[in-house]
Amino acid sequence: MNDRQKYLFDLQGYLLIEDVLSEEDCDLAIEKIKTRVQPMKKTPDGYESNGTWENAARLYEAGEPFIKLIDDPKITEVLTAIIAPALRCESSYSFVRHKGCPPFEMHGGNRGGGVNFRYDVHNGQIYTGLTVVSIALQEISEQDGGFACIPGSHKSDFAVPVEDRKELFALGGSLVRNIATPKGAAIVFTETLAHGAASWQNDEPRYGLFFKFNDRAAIYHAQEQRRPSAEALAQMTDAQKCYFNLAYQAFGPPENPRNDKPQFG
Ligand SMILES: O=C(O)CCC(=O)C(=O)O
Repeated sequence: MNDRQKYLFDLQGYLLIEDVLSEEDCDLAIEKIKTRVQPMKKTPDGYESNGTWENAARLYEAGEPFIKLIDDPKITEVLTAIIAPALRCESSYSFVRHKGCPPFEMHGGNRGGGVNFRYDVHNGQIYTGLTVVSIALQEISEQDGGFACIPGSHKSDFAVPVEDRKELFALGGSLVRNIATPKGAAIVFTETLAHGAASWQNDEPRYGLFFKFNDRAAIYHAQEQRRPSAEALAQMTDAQKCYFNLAYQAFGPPENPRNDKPQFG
């Protein structure tokens, strides 16, 4: 992670990394997502989706480019500098959102102190928890309604007051910015940041692709139902398989005391 990236991530709570995937990889990912989508009855906020939200899971089984995104060096050099030297990949999925879909309401927005939602800097070292890598598989403008956030909110020590939440966390409100993203870029953001997504406005659906990373010694999402299948693990290197190990840092079993050998697959 270079000094410019460190400055921008600390300032904003997110970082744009360009040219993570090629045009061809983006198009291939969209084709594979299209064959795997399932309709979602409700959005994560409980809105009726009315056919405007779909979800695609078990993407590793579809091979590349999903598998190489587990440990793409452009991403891991940032994540290992802000989370921990050894990482876990907690979940990965695509949300496909169609024009006029309900918003993904703003959430997060204060550092709170819990292991998954921390944000601190000591002696030039950033310490954050659960971190999202959102890959833009298509060109996204500010008007489209992609990723939105309140830059800098990851450093807030206070949660937004309940009575002010509607106004201050309003998508399209004065604090919230929509982030334009070039095709093939990644937005890396800490879950501690206040973030969400406005209603999608482009005729072409948004093929959002998300990976969530944590310290290999920490855990947020229940893992059993998210662990890659044997078919998916068979396509990974040993280093990639380690991203799906159980959460511990040391004193593991004799064959894997420091959690740096694959446990599954
Ligand atoms: O659609 C988006 O970019 C927002 C994603 C989001 O809010 C999340 O992953 O928690």
